[in-house]
Amino acid sequence: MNLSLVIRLILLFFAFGSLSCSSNILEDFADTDSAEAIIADVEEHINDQDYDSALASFQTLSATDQATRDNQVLLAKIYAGQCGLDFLGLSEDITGIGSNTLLVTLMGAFPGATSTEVTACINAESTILGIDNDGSNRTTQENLLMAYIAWTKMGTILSLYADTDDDGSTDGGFDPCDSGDLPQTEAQHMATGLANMLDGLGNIGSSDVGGDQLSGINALCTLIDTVNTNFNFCNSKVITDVNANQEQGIRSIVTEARDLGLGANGCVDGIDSGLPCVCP
Ligand SMILES: [Ca+2]
Repeated sequence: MNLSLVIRLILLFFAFGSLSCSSNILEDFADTDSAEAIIADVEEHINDQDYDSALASFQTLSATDQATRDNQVLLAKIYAGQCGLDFLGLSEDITGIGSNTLLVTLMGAFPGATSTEVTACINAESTILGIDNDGSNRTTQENLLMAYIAWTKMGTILSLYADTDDDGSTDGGFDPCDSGDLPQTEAQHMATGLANMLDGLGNIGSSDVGGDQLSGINALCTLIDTVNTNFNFCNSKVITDVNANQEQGIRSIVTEARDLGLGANGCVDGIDSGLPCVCP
């Protein structure tokens, strides 16, 4: 990802909402209980990175107002913030990926991640899916947000389970094939994270925005088909769609070392090299 691309991503992101500097924004509204006043309050909390207060304020909206498309995007941003998504920081991490794989980079981007943060990412992702589960029916901003949420979800999961000492390297004993090391639900969420990242980046209306990551994972989805087409999870956007074969596929992708994964369990090559890079 080159610098101009990152700048474009940043500009897109800040087009999401206002960057208010008012310290007492409710005074701008005659009726402080109005939806407009509440939204302004929510956005102020988001700007302050106080996502718990943003969520509490959001939940004072009527059910009807909470359900509007714009406000569901706002809700997804709140959950993403609770999960630890820092758009600028993550953009820098992905820009500086160097010779690391994407999953190693994402794992190292969220040291000390907690299960609470993972849950917030899952909520953020499901909120965008609730707007529309098909990226081609979503806006560019919604899809860009989805891609960043998916990256954050995968990073927090890997940090929580595969890098417990927070040194940015995969823990020596971590075996992605073992459901004791990477629980089934989290493995499924790794699969849906990749699928939703693909769907998001693939539908943001510009061939070169996120193009490096998009083309790399598309190539990997093609490679999975050559290894075992039943492994292919790349269209499974919710965990109930991730069957046992696809779970084996994502566990293998997390294991492999060459294209995307952590290089765990003694694997130093791609999934086309067989054991130990393909989970049994
Ligand atoms: Ca470690």
